[in-house]
Amino acid sequence: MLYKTTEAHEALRKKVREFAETVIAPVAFELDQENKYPEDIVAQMADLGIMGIPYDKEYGGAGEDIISYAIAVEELSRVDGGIGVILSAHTSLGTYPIAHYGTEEQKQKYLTPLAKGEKVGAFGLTETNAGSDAGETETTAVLEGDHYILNGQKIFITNAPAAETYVVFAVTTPDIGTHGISAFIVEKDFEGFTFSDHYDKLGIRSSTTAELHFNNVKVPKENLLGKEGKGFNIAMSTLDGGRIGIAAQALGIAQGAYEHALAYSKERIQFGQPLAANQGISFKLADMYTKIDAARLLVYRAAEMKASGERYSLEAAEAKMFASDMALEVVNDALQIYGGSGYMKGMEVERAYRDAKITTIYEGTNEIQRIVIAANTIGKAAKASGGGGGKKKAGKGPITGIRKKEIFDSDDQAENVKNLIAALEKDGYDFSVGIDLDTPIIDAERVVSMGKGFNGNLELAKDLARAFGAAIGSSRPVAETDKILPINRYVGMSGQKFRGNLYVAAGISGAGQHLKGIKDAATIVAINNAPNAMIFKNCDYGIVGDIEEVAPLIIEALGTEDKDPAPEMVKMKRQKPRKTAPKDDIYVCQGCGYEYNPEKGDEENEIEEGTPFDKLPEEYICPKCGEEKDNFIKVSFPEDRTFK
Ligand code: COS
Repeated sequence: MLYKTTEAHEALRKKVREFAETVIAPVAFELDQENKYPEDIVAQMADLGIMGIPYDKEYGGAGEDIISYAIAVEELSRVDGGIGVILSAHTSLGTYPIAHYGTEEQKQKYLTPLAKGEKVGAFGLTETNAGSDAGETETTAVLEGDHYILNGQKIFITNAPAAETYVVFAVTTPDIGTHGISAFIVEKDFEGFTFSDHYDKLGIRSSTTAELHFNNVKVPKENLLGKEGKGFNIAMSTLDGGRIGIAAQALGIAQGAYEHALAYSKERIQFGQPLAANQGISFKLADMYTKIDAARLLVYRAAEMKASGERYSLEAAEAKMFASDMALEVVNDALQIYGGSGYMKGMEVERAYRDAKITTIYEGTNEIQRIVIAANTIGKAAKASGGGGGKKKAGKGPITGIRKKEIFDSDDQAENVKNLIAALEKDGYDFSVGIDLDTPIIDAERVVSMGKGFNGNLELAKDLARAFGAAIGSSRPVAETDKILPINRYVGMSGQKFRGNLYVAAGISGAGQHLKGIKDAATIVAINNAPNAMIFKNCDYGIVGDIEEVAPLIIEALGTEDKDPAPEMVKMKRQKPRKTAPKDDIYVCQGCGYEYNPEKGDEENEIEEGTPFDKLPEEYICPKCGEEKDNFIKVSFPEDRTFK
């Protein structure tokens, strides 16, 4: 049984430690405070030869083992947890799937620059509705000729937007669950591939994390990674390795915090002696040391098993869970030993305290690790299933609930604006009245929110809000990053919630957290130039177009002056999709005879009354036997037929 590293391992540790202490430590506080990805340091990591440690020399790697890679992540994280995860996400998530599943051509083209560190890699799996339940991926890839066309969004992607090469997971065959997911290599420069601003996080702030937006992105057929339908397995096996990286990151963060606390406990004199002479403190330090040592053994064991080609899912999950839980305990104790001084910004233990938390969450929460450990030791738990044995997709759908989704899409934008205004007026909106632009979002009956689509043109956004008689709001980046509007105008899950009637999302693509902040709106209007933007799946009315073209037309049509003060808000009823189904068509399930009546909808599947059969979600299954939508047949009945 392995319990000691080799001389080569320790030589590597020394090299990376020296780099971390001389290059990273002096700027770690600044990177943390400024939420800044250190491009220059990543370039120096490439020069140091640590961006492709476990990959073959033939493809630009260092040809070393997985323990060496874990040591590198550990040593970087000992000084800066953010830089530790840059290396981990690049190596285990962005590069591994290409090294392991790539064709020779893909390896030559993509693996070599990644392993040399000329390019940075990332991994696009997580989505709003597919976090722990990664099988619920909604991003689609449709084969058209020589290309797959990608549409959808990924969230919380480490190394985005800095990375140049992304392994992205998308559905190629809908409705068959995990077997319908495929993996693709996507280059940063592919047309239609864009990013959100990078998030403002609690910790690991020197690493960048952003959303990936795919709008009809053409991915060459030869960039399919592995076989079609094998994406989920690729994702899972990649995450096994990723978990060793995160375990090593947690280990390093804990090691750094422990060493700082140890040094401080020897320096700080209280009651006439160093803190360490106090048995309460020395016991704490002894526990910290032992826990770190135990975690290290688990991490290196999983790494050695991976390197020797054994199955290591269980051991990687154990290492990730134990090391990250341990890290949280150790950083807490380290800060406690520092007392009030540890609570101050700029103290390493304060940063470690914030950096450690994410390690229990990403690359599989520790609850997921326990599922993996239990499945490997106790046996797999039975899955919840629909009547026919298929997976029931309860509660899935747009974040803002069922919406009308009427998109005005004629070539004539003036015509679209006219139709939008007519539809809103028909719903009861009176645009001769208005509220103040700075009415608190929570009290506002109407809000027009400004997104990045305005390119910073605040006056145009304000005029659009005046035209609608609305208060002004914004997306998060407009307030937080660009600081164009105060932070209290930002609408979203972590910002202000909109509970009024009319919400106009202008130039906003509709990130999940934004949509969660507007789900109580009676009416949502979307104006955006990307037809596949999430906001259109979550709106009642929409216009696809450039906000700088559409907004002036609305302003002209509604005017900005002479609005009477709006009366007190009366909350309007949520809009319902129009009942367009003809009365006499019903659809019968061939599996069990269940009848879907569009007039009645389907309560069990949360399908509203009046939903035509062809508007049922792709994943709709028979509520009685689980048969898929394709196995329903249309039956016409006389006018006077009554239903049970
Ligand atoms: N390596 C390779 N394949 C694996 C695997 C692994 N470690 N684990 C599962 N699979 C395969 C299974 O063999 C199965 O394949 P077949 O259907 O071809 O037989 C398929 O994947 C589905 O497996 P399973 O039924 O166990 O999957 P579940 O949907 O039950 O999911 C968990 C299992 C919960 C463990 C999985 O969804 C998971 O790890 N979720 C967390 C995802 C995550 O870490 N997200 C964060 C990403 S941050 S970068």
